[in-house]
Amino acid sequence: MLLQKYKIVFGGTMGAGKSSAIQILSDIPVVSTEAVNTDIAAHTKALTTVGIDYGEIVLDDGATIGLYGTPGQERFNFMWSIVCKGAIGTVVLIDHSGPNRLKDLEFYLNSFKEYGENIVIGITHLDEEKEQQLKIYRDWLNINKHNYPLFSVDARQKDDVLLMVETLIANVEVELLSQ
Ligand SMILES: Nc1nc2c(ncn2[C@@H]2O[C@H](COP(=O)(O)OP(=O)(O)O)[C@@H](O)[C@H]2O)c(=O)[nH]1
Ligand SMILES: [Mg+2]
Repeated sequence: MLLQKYKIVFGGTMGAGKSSAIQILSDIPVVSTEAVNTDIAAHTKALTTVGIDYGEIVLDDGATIGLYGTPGQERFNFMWSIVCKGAIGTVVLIDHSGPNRLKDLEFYLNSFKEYGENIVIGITHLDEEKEQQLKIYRDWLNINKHNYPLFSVDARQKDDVLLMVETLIANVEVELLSQ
C-alpha cells in the first residue's frame, strides 16, 4: 500500500444508496454534517443546510479511507467541488428504477469527471425491476466512449460497495506504480 489515507466520494441520484453504502461500509458511526449554503445565487434562502455523510473504513493493511457522501440534489452541486477536493476517486451511484436513469448517469459522470477521472459506476435498485440488465448502461458507455468500470450493486450489501472502493484504490496504485 503506497498511500495511507484516502478520501473517496459517493455521488449520484437521490435515493440511489449513497448514505446506505457509507453506512454499511463504515467502521465508525456515520456522521451526517450539516453544511451551510453560502451560495446565495443558487439559493434565495441564505441558511439552507445540506447533509454530507461521513464514514471511515480501515482496510486490512491499515490504510484508512474517509467516505464522503454528497448531497444528491442538483441544486447543491456547488458543494461537490468542495467535497471532491483531494479525493482519490468517486463512486457514482445511479438508481435503475428512476425514470431518467441514462440522463442521470450522463449528468453525474459529466459533473464528477471535472474533479478527477478515477470513477466507478454502481447501478443500484436493479432488484426492484423486472429488467435487471446492465446492458443499457454498458451500451451507453460504449457509444459515448467512456470506459469507467460498471457494477451492478445493492448499496445495502457490504461486499458490493467494498468492491467498488477497492477498484478505485487499485486504479490509484496502478497509476502510482507506473510513474
Ligand atoms: N431495493 C433496493 N433498495 C436500495 C438499494 N440501495 C439502496 N436502497 C434503499 O434505497 C433507499 C434510499 O437509499 P439512501 O442510501 O438513503 O440513498 P441516498 O439518497 O443516495 O443517500 C433506502 O431505503 C435504501 O435502503 C438497492 O440496490 N436495492
Ligand atoms: Mg443520503
